[in-house]
Amino acid sequence: MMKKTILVTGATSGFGRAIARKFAANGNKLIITGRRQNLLEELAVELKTIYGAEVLTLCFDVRKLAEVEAAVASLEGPWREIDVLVNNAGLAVGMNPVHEGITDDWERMIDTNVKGLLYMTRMVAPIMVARRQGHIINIGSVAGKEVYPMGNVYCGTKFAVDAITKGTRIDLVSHNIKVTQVAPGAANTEFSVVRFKGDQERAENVYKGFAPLQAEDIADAVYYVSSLPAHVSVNDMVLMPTAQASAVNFYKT
Ligand code: NDP
Ligand code: 8X3
Repeated sequence: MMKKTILVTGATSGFGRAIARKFAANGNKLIITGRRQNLLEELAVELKTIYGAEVLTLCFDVRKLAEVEAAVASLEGPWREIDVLVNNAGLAVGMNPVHEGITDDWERMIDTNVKGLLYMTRMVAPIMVARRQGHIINIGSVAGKEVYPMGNVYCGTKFAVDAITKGTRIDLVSHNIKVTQVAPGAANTEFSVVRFKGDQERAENVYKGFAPLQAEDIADAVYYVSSLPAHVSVNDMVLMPTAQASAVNFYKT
């Protein structure tokens, strides 16, 4: 397999970290990003030591356009030749009915999941267009396919990811660029700890009584969609735990 350059947002935890590991293990160059510099450094050391991977860390907040611009502008030479952009950074914050919603939570979700993904795409896609090759993989969610109680704004952001993924594909098809959405169901990462603002017990309860997806399952899926022949594109992949039938239907024992 030819060595590719992969940029993964949100690589300090969960899916992003597992995706970085998967691509590094398969001989690729990694640009890993997130806001927690110490975790980026730790992962970089791990990827270099265990897999002998070439790794670049970029510490920035995807919500800040100037930071996104500066981060992508800092890439030089072969590091600019991004083959795969994985727009993974994202979060849910809070779970309230809309009339009791916390507007700061809404802004964090909209700014990260929608605007952050757009900023990254806006900065990286021109590089792909100029090279007439590339693959953008957006991490959506079952929450972007179905709305569930108190999901209101988080679901709204993931429905936006679903629509933006489709729109991006339409705009970039003539430039030979693949655009994929990977939309997982319940997966045990830091996601619920962040959603419940550090309440570990509430977060752990989400995954009790069934086998949730693991970050490595999503990494395998992302790696798979990126490894297909040039003429084959997976446009949309919904990935659920076997015990999850829809956003709210679980078989728990
Ligand atoms: P984690 O909380 O484990 O990881 C989220 C990652 O996003 C972290 O690396 C975090 O890095 C990064 N991130 C968050 N905000 C920002 C920001 N403003 N700027 C840069 N990076 C940011 O959660 P998951 O791995 O589960 O989530 C990854 C994606 O998958 C998200 O888009 C989420 O919505 C989606 N998803 C999750 C599911 C689940 O059940 N876990 C299911 C379906 C989709 P840092 O804090 O260092 O900035
Ligand atoms: C994360 C999965 O079901 O909590 O996107 O929305 S869910």
